[in-house]
Amino acid sequence: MKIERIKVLVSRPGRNFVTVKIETDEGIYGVGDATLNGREMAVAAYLEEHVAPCLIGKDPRNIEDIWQYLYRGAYWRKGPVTMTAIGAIDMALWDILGKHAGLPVWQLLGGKSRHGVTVYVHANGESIGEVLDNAAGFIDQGYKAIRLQCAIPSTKGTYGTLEGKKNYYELQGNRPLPPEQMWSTRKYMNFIPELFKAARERFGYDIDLLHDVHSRLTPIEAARLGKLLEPYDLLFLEDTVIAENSAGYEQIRQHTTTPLAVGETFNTIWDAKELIEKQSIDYIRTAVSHGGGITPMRKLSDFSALYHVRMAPHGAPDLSPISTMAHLHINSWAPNFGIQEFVGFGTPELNSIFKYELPLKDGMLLVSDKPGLGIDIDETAMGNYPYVRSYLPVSRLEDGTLWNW
Ligand code: GCO
Ligand code: MG
Repeated sequence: MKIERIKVLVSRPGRNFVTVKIETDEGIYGVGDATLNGREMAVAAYLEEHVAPCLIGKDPRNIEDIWQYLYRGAYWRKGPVTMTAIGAIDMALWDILGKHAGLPVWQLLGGKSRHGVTVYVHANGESIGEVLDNAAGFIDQGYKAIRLQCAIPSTKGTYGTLEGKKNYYELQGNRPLPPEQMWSTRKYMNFIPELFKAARERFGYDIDLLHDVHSRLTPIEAARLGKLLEPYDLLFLEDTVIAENSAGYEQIRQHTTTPLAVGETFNTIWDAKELIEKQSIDYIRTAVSHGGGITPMRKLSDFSALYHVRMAPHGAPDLSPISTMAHLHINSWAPNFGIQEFVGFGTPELNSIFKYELPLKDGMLLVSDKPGLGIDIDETAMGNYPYVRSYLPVSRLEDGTLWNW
């Protein structure tokens, strides 16, 4: 079997997605997600100009060799653009191998370790009451784990909330320049424990609660927040401090028993190595797309299992349904799976392009039994939604200092 053609498809069904389609001389094809939020065209160009030409004529079943070829062979290793491109190719190759073998990817990985993939959903809102009402709606639908994000009073634009708009907070793919949001650590620290106190009072302790700090704190502030939240027993507190300085997490660890998660911006196992080996975190959040594909995710899972770290892949709306499906296969296999972030079943625009089934039962997603990843794309429908440049927001302190968004 030979790779005959690689298509790089960019479309914007509500937000921008980059999709790779690898076609073979046997008529089998595979798909992969190459979306890097706010930097989509850099990955598309990398794939078209620097990756696709090298792969034509290669046997797509040599997944490991192709991965090494693109990673080691490039000399310039790591980085989000490179690794997202490799990730999409790798996903598409596993998809092809599964279709060729007539087996779902979870079977190729070594079979299922569980019958369902527990997910956490996002309850957002402009007030504590609104967040909790949204969370109650999810509990009624059978979800067992919920991330709570609330607008911080008298702060303009808070990560993870609706910003007064009706649409889902990150689905608007129309930011021709980065919008600016405001951050105040003091206002945040005073408010967040109130949110979780109210949540436990209303829902009790049978439901898992989570929260994403989005890297806004210093280690000692994060340590304090972790302690303040201990009575409310979070499943994890995510991205308390920036991910690239692992010593920060070691410091937080010395002060609090609130479990910690990090890693959605990681591109390789090397980014996570120290955090994992030192057991400074509890959950690793690397995504299949930004982390270089299924091949390295399998290695990351085995490595982190040695150190009591569980897999909790990033699942925000800027990961396409192809990544969602790839995560379900990895999570169904990974012995050390923890939880999967899940943002829902997609808009009509999205579902006109990505064709897949996502059964949900008791707060768990069930993986497809179809050969490969179990997802197809409609290229014609993609043509209805052309790319429009769109950025993530940036964040500033009240005095104007640029901060982590
Ligand atoms: C999450 C993430 C996202 C990111 C987004 C950036 O935990 O879901 O933090 O909300 O902000 O994926 O592109
Ligand atoms: Mg996050």
